[in-house]
Amino acid sequence: MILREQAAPLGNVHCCLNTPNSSPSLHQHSSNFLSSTTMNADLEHATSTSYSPLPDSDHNPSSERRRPITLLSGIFISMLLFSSLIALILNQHIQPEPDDSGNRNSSPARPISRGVSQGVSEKSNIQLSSSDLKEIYPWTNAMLSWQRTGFHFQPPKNWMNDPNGPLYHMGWYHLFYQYNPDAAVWGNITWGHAISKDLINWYHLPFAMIPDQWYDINGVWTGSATILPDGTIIMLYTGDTDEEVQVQNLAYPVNLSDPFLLDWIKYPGNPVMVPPPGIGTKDFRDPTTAWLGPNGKWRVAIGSKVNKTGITLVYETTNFTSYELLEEVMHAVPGTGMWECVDFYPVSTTESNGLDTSVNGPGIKHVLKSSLDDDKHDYYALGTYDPISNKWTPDDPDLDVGIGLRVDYGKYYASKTFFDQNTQRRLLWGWIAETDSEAADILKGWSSVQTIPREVVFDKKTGTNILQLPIKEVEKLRSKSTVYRKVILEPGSLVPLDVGLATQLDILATFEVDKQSVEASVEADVGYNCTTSGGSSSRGAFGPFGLVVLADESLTEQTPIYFYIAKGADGVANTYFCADQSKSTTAQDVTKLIYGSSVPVLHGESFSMRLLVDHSIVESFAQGGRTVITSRVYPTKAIYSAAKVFLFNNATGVTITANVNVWNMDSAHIDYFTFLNSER
Ligand code: DQQ
Repeated sequence: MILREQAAPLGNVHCCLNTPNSSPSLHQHSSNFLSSTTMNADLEHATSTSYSPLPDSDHNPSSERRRPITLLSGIFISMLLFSSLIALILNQHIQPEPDDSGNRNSSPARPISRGVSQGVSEKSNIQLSSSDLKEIYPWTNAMLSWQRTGFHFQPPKNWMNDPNGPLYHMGWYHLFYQYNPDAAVWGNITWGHAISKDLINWYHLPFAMIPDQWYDINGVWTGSATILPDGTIIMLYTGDTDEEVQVQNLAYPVNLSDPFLLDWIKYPGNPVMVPPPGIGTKDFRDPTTAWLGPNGKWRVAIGSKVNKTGITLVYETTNFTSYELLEEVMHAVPGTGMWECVDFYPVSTTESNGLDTSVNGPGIKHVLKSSLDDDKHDYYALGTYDPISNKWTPDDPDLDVGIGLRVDYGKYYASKTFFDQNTQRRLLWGWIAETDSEAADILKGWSSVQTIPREVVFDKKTGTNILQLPIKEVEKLRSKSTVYRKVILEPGSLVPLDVGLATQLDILATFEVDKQSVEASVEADVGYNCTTSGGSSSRGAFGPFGLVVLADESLTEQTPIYFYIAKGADGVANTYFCADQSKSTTAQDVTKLIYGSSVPVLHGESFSMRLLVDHSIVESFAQGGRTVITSRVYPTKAIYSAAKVFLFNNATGVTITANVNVWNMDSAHIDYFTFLNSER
């Protein structure tokens, strides 16, 4: 059946200037500050902030009747009772659910694998070992409630993973996402749906698709949207069949003139693609947005593998209902394993606008991105796409997909771009999973966040990477601004930044380093690696220096985001951008890795970083988005008004001058769409 027959036709900056004259005794703490000692738990800070109890909180205020008392003492006693109630709720330790035998004191669960046996990448945090989980941290309601973000997209409750089929239609941005309607763990995957005018404030809509057909009964998995020149919207997605075979299915909106795209039809002839000979039934998923080939046929790439080689199969179609597999793969990289969520798009090397997926020609490179099932990271490479041979060739074979650059060096996976025809931008979404325990996710009732959408452009200065920056719309949430100019950071110094409530922030910081002292130094620092070189407390001549966020006053808990300049034996200095989670929480049942990678800092550039801090998530962008790191952090003390920000320089051999703008961020409006009928 031809789709055409079914789809409807459519044709003041202020304050806090910390000058070099600022008192060093006030601002310079011990150079060992990054291994500071203790601080008492001060959750009383939490009482000053708003807080909503968790959905399943079993705490109920007493409804007992009391004897009549005088009005004044009545008011006094009620206030006393009310404040004790608040204190009780805030400090309420969460009890484990009783096990089958009714025993609440159950021993900590071993990490449970989810997804792998069904044929997708691991969906639970199995990086936590049984010994990490030996002691389950006594999380309180206040701590868990604080972790929910203020301006990142998340559904009201339950599990979410990959972003799916983002698109712009009739004045609205649409985001679909992998969602479990029943629990805070992966399973029963359904397409959640939300819409927005600005990609920041969202309305939740009814599910777009649920697993209700034999060809997707085990999950409506990841897919992408293609908008045809006549406005028709094509949605291709992976279905996990009743026999757990991965197939590709077609869906489309019932009514294209509905701006909300509320109703979706699954094509009755589904599936439209099944695993071809030689491809495993569980190795065939996540169709890309289609692009138009020179022969007038649409092409769709699908990730797969042959033995340990990750590959992109390409199918051609004219009607999106019948497909022909091209004989040769578009690209393959040995040793990279199964490729999930392949993304393929052009970037302009001369202009700063984004490009529609079918655009090709002079002044264009193509990005090929794959999410590696084996290591759960998103890798990309820049290259050239020859539409005649349907081959993509990396610019640098040493930086091929899966062995070179990563989209994000933190907790980040299954990303997907779309071309926003409204603003001519290429926008990127990514899934940020949790790094705490599944038991804690179940207690808080939700799991995972989506990144703030990022604009992607080619880095014309380096010519070797993309740049990713949070979309400018996020700046609408900026409220109070605090500016610090020319803060001198002597070796070993730590400077508190008094920015008020420091749990929702947008921070822009630049650091000037005396380049001459770096050049003059003969000290070599070979083999630096963010993850294995000791993190923010390991001191070198020229680093680390940067910002510490989500820290409590005494730095018992802290998340430093920093640069480290390492001079090789050849005298060449390389800069690294890292995020150290190792002291981000005193809780043990959390993965606390140190993330990061090298970042090009070109002649004449200062070292610059932009951070979006939003409760348990920090998105960090170095050098205008050349290297990006997303962190999940779960402090127990550095929460609510106890969360602080510091500048630091832990280098031994160089003084740094910092300039910082900090904005407190309002929360986004993310709500159910209640006026559906009036707007339709
Ligand atoms: N998530 C989906 C799959 C995809 C994986 C299932 C990546 O389609 O390969 O939820 O996270």
